[in-house]
Amino acid sequence: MTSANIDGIKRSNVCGEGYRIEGVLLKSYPYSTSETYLPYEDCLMSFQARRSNNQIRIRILTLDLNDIHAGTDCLDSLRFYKSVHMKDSDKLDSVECGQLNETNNFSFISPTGIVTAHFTSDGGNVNGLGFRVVLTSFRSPNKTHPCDLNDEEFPCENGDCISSLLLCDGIDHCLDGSDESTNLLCNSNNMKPSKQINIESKPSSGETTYQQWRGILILIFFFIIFLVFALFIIYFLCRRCYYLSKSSINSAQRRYSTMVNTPLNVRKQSATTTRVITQNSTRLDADYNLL
Ligand SMILES: [Ca+2]
Ligand SMILES: [Ca+2]
Repeated sequence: MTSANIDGIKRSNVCGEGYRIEGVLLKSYPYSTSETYLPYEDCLMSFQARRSNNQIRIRILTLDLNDIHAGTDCLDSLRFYKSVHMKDSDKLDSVECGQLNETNNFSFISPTGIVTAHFTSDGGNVNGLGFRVVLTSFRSPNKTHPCDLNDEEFPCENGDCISSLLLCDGIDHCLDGSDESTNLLCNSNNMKPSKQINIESKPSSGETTYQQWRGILILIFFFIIFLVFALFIIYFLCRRCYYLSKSSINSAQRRYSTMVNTPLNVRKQSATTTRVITQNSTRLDADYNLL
């Protein structure tokens, strides 16, 4: 995974880290139209609104996690909490797996200004493209505290205040598109890339070594099973061949022994029988001569 700047924070591995944000795009890694998310993910990261008294809006652009047991149990999931703890009482009401797209306009708010995202996938099926989620720090202005242009706040048309750093980056942070208005605000000269994070659980070297050794041991186990099975088959075939060969030899020996041990008078009787036939034939010939 490549590193990137998140509000000035240089990162090489986003999991397990905390960030102060104005806005950010979270993506599973890799996210493309052809590649799926990765198995064995367990990525936890926390965000806090950079400005005090701000909330954070979570908007799911795309959710595509479809490893679901019995239609309800998310084996791969994306969960959000309103604190740095993962207590059930802090869990935000969201869609944790399945499918959503931008047309669903699914969004919810962390009122504390803190969001913890937890992405997990088991080692089983990887079914889906993952997710893209926009986090936006914002506040609702009031008469005594309107959006402050001098403090780099931008007034959305719907009344919310967001950071002016989020203008013209291709992502609708206001929810009404006013921060991306190409008629009044944005043009080809001031468009800028959005701040993004790829969520990827980079396994520690210990975990990698463990997984490698586990794979090797599984291969050795199946190889031994195959070897034992092959040896058993070979042993069975050899044993069968041995008995067949031994049976053939014994049969030949019995025939030879029978022939050798046959009394001469029997063998003579056999010859006599032949002679009788010859005699009969002669007699027939003789009878023929009589006709
Ligand atoms: Ca899975
Ligand atoms: Ca924007």
